[in-house]
Amino acid sequence: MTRFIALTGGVGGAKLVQGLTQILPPEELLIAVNTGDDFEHLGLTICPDIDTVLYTLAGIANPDTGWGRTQESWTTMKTLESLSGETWFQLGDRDLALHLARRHQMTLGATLTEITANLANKLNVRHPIVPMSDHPVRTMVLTDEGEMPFQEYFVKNRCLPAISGFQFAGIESAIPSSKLLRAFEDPALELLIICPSNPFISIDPILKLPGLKKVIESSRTPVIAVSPIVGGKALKGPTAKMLKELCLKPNASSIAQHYGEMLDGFVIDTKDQRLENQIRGKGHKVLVTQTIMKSLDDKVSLANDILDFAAEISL
Ligand code: FO1
Repeated sequence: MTRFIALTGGVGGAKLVQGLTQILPPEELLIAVNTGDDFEHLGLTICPDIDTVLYTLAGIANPDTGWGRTQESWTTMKTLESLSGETWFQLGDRDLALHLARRHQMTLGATLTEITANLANKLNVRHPIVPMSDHPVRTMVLTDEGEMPFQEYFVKNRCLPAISGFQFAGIESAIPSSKLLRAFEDPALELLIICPSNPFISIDPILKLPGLKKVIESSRTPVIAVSPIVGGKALKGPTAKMLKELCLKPNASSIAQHYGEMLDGFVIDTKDQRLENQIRGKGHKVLVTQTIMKSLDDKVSLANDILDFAAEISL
C-alpha cells in the first residue's frame, strides 16, 4: 500500500527522498523521477536524475559534484579524450558500467521501469524508484542563442544562455508510469510530496505528462511542495537564474505561485520567514522550518516535519 508519493529531480530532491526512506518502509513510499534531463550520448542512455536518486539511496553519490559516484576513476574518459575528444559530458568508469548495464538491458527489450528496478536491486536500494514514464521525454531549453537540448544548455554551455522557456519533446505521446498511476488509485494514499527540485525542469515534465494532473486532482490527495529556493538563492543549480530570466522574483513565493492551486501546503526555510504571510495570502498553508539538508539528520528532520505538517493539514 502506497501512503506517500514523492516527485523528484536530482540533487535537492534526492536528499529529501533519502530522509523519507529513513522513516518510511519501502511499501509505503513511491519515488517518481523526472526523465526530461535524459539524453542519448556515446550510444548510451543517460538518466541523470534517476541515477542521482539511485546513487544517493545506495549511499554512493558523489557529494561534491551532485552527480555521479564516489570513489570514481576516469581512465575511460582520459582514453576517450585521446581518441575522439568527445568528453564534455563526464562519465566516470564506475558510472559508465551502470550505463553499459542499462544499455544492455535496453537491447534485450526491458523498459526503463524494469531496468531501474533491476539496478536498484543490484545496488541494494529497497524503496521503489520509477521513471515518470517509459516513453522518452526530452527537455528543450529556449534560449537567446536558440533552442537547445537540456544537457547542452546545462553542461556544455554551463547554463550561461538566458532562457525564455522550455519544451518537453515527446510529452504529448508519453504515458505516465503505470506504477505512479496505480499509486494514485490506492485508498491508502495520504500525501503527494513535491521535493525541493527545480519546478521548471524537474517537476513540470512530470506534472505535464498527459492526464497526470487530472489523476492527482481526482485522487484528492493532499499536495505539499518544498521550496528549492532559500534566501533568494537555489542551493544548487540554475533555479534562481531561471526565475529572473522568466521575469519572476527569485524567491520561495514565486515557486508557490508556479504550483498554484494544486498545492495544499508549502514548506519554506526559516530564512524566508518574512514570506510566510504573503504565501498564506495566496491560500496555501505554510510550514516554516529548516530546509537546508547538509547531514542525514537534516534530511530525516525535514522529512519528519513534512509528515507532521501533512497530518495537520488533513485534520
Ligand atoms: N553535470 C555536469 O555539470 N558536468 C558533467 O560532466 C556531468 C556528467 C554527468 C554524468 C552522469 C550523470 O548522471 C550526470 C552528470 N551531470 C554532469 C549532471 C547532470 O547532467 C545534471 O546535473 C542534471 O541533469 C541536472 O539535474
